[in-house]
Amino acid sequence: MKTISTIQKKLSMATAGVAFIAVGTLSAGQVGAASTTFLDETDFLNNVTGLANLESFEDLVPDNVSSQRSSITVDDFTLSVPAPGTNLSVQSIPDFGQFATDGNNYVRNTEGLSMTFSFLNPVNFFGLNVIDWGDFADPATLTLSTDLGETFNIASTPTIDGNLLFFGLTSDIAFSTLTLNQPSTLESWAVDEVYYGVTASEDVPEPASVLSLLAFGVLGAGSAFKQKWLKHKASIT
Ligand SMILES: [Ca+2]
Ligand SMILES: [Ca+2]
Ligand SMILES: [Ca+2]
Ligand SMILES: [Ca+2]
Repeated sequence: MKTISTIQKKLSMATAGVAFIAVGTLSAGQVGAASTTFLDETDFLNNVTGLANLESFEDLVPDNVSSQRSSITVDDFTLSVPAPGTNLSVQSIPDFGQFATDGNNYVRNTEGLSMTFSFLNPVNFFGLNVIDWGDFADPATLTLSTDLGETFNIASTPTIDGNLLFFGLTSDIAFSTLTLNQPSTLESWAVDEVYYGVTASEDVPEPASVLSLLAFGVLGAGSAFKQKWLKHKASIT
């Protein structure tokens, strides 16, 4: 079964490679993932075909004091700010227009330029709630960059105190690192409810059909051998 599915994967990768070359001839030099972005959580969750994991930071012990940590490690990713910053903190009390969108806990980034999500294993969909970004006075844009070299604009100032926005991304190529960037060292903002996962492949056959393929193959090979052997036996007697 493992071999069959590996072959299937290689075949589908080869097919994808052919498709990619065909696209490449249409627009030379355009190398990139096919990505779709979402500004609505329900839309995003309805469009991801794999199992969406949810990280809501509920297992962490709240600091409830700003700027306590340089990184926060949860089940499948680490959230960090550039060294030597300790701009992150786990909060459980709504404050400064920031609040949890799921459960009690959320992560605050105080006076932090960026925050990076580093996944243990690559994912190809990612979404999260960003809370209270952009209510500081200066003109600014919040962006999300991936290690595939893509950057997406999420929001621009001015926004209002306590604003909530969702941003989701699906991609045909998996990514491992995502960075939320914004230019203001004075901005205090928060994240919660991080969704991520791997899109279910439509090319991988159901276990039942793999088994029947295998059984058919073995039976087929067996009867061919038997016929050959009978012919051979007939020729020597
Ligand atoms: Ca939460
Ligand atoms: Ca929600
Ligand atoms: Ca605020
Ligand atoms: Ca803010």
